[in-house]
Amino acid sequence: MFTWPALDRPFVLGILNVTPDSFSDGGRHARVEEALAHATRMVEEGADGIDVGGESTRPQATAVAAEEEAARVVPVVAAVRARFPRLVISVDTTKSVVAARALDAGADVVNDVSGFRLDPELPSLCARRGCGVVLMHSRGTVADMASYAHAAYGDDPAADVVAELGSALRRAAEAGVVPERVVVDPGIGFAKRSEHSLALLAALPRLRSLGRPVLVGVSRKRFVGELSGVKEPALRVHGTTGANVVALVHGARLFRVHDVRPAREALDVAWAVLRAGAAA
Ligand code: HH2
Repeated sequence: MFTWPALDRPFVLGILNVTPDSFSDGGRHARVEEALAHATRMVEEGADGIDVGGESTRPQATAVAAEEEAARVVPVVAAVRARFPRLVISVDTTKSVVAARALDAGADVVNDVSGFRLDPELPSLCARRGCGVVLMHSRGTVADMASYAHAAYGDDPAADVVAELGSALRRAAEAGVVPERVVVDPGIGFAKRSEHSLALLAALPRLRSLGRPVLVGVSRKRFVGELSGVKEPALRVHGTTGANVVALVHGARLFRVHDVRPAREALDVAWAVLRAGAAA
């Protein structure tokens, strides 16, 4: 049974993508070795957890069959677990088949970017296994989420997101997932234009009405590129830091990032300042 660590400082979740384009093409074994080296680097830089994902959710990404996704993710989860017995490991998947095998291999948390919308078996699996759960807001399927950005958000996108995350929490509760195991995520960039992502970050305190800790994933995302003028995603680190720090001030406690060291340092300093203000 999993319990989230006390969120008495920002929780940094390092991103470990194991899609074919994220590592050199040296075969499965070489990819596992590379993924483990990357995970090790992120832990050394201060990650509290590692989020392993085998399916890209970028706009227009093609859906990956469960078998292929599991074949990418499971050996990496097992290798990271063997090296780091106590590290929080999450698996970024919408599929119960993949989640089950990743949990068997040592994952603690299921990070579902569909907020329990796409696979009806996933909530009961999570309830049975007692794993942690990230319920992220999105609309549509992994392949067509981007097109939903133009669909109906009213004047107040945050109200829609809070209502839809509320539905996700109800799906979890009905399946028997213990509320304390769940964190919620506004799904920055998912079925959202940049203006929606910005509005959501500004309105983040309202997500706290859901009563669960808030995780945000702003790392290298399109709105950061647009606002900073940095086209190359890997170079969007400073814009990412800015967004993470504001999210912290607005109540987020978990941060999914590619660049662990800058996030760790910035969030720890910002957190210390916030705490000093609270104590004054
Ligand atoms: N963003 C991506 C994937 N998974 N999970 C959560 N909980 N929150 C997020 O914001 C989130 C997520 C974005 O995925 P992708 O565009 O494939 O890129 P990367 O995984 O490199 O961030």
